[in-house]
Amino acid sequence: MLRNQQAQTPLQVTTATFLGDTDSDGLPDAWEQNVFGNLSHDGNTDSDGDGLSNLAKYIAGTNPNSAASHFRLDISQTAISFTTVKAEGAGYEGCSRHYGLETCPDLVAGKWSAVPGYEDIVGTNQVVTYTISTASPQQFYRARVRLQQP
Ligand SMILES: [Ca+2]
Ligand SMILES: [Ca+2]
Repeated sequence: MLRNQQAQTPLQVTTATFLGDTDSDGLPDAWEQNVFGNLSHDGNTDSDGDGLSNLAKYIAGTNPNSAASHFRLDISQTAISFTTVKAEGAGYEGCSRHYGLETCPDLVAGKWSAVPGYEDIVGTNQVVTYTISTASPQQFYRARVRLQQP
């Protein structure tokens, strides 16, 4: 059941405690001030109404004020690619952002496994491309994004 839920939810977010979170809302104050200009938005709120919480946007490094700004995979018949976002700027001091690509042959069974060589990619604003073997059977893909704190 958990695996099935994970398959339905492309971006996994767990609550975390951040340094410099004086209002204890699950978001670093420096990031809140930078993106919102105040501390009135908390981590669980979806300020732009795109289905992703502000915490998810903080982790992914995307704009919590824009529903058009979100982490995504570009998938074609022959390749999967995505653009990483380096962890830098207000609220990211000492942090690094890590990406992992996972694959699954059957969403019902939900047995996800890491794509070899794509388990832990540090985001430096690069484009990551995985070439799909034409010989492989049908597969599903997803990516994970996590923020490594100092
Ligand atoms: Ca805060
Ligand atoms: Ca949102």
